[in-house]
Amino acid sequence: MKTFARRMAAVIAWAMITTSDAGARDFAPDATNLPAYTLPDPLKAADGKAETTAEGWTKSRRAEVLELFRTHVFGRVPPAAAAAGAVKSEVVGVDPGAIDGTATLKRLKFTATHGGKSLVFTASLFIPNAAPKPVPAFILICNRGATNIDPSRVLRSDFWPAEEILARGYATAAYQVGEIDPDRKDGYTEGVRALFDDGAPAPDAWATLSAWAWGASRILDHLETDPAIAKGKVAVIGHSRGGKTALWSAAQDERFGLACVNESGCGGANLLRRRFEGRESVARINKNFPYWFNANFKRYDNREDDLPVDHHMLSALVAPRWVHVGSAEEDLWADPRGEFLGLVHAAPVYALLGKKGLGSREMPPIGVPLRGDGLAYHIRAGKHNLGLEDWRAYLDTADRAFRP
Ligand code: GTR
Repeated sequence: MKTFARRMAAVIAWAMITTSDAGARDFAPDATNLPAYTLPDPLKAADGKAETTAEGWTKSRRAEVLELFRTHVFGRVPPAAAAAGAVKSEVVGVDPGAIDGTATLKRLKFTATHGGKSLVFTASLFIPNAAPKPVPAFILICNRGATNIDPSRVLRSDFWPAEEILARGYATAAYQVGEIDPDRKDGYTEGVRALFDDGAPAPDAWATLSAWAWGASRILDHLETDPAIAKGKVAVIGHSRGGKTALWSAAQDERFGLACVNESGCGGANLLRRRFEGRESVARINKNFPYWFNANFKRYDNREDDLPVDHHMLSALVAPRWVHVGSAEEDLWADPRGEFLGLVHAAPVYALLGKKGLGSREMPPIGVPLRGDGLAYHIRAGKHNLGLEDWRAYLDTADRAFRP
């Protein structure tokens, strides 16, 4: 009873201050006159009833919010693509002495088959040799060139610092999003959506980010068959468009224990209703990347307030599992403060599920990660990128989440 009262007090305290951030300190110097906005309440169901129990959220409202994101933003995966057996995974190469004998490298091949056609995509998996098994793992959604995830390690990039991840006792897998669905306006026929769609895509059909998220789940399917990998202790990580995908992956697939959402901006962790001047708007993202989101999402160009969701609800879908959002000081296009506030406003769902959430409504200083219970945030100096400082912050959160 005491716990229930405490949770309710947290929810009520939050609800009273939720509706506008216009008066709050803004991160960017030019954002002084931000229009006020009102966020949808993640706990309020379509019939207007507010959820007051963890069970109510888990058994009913959560599914409702997930459906809203499928319908209005990311689209839904067709049943044939989600069906067991739609994808076959194979280990096509093993090197037990990779990276100077410190790791085992497994080359993975995935074959998706439908209607007599198939599509192949690949991933590389490193498992640390010395660490006691099973180990937790990170799946990197790679939206950059293949040289960033070179399994031979001749080319090394801080976008995927495999050596450091392994030294911390984690396994790590990486895949190239373009192998699943090309990151191009005219790439539809070459990707997995064309393979599984029957006829022209419906307005709520899966779009490219959903296809990439589907790929992360197929890789997780494989990791779950590997006895060296700890079940429930797999993080999904992505940067920018990959960050949007990482959050959507973890929102849908409850097997992910942590989402590391780097500089994801519009369509990721930030708040669409926050009309911060330097940001990417819904109209802009739909114009430049119409294939990332479904056709319904185009209805919200310059009409963000009409969306039945905002993206604090996307982070809330991961509760009580962990979400760590990362921003960069100079990455105003992604609206760092909007990314932070997305987590602040996800907190009532965490509170209902018995987690403290971020534990603060104040942005932490540059370079000092803020870790609460279930939610974490950092902002580092510099530009839009995923690098070592970000990875170290995410690894520390994974230690908290998976090795408390
Ligand atoms: C930008 C896009 C952003 C972000 C970024 C990236 O051009 O406007 O939404 O995703 O690309 O993926 O690096």
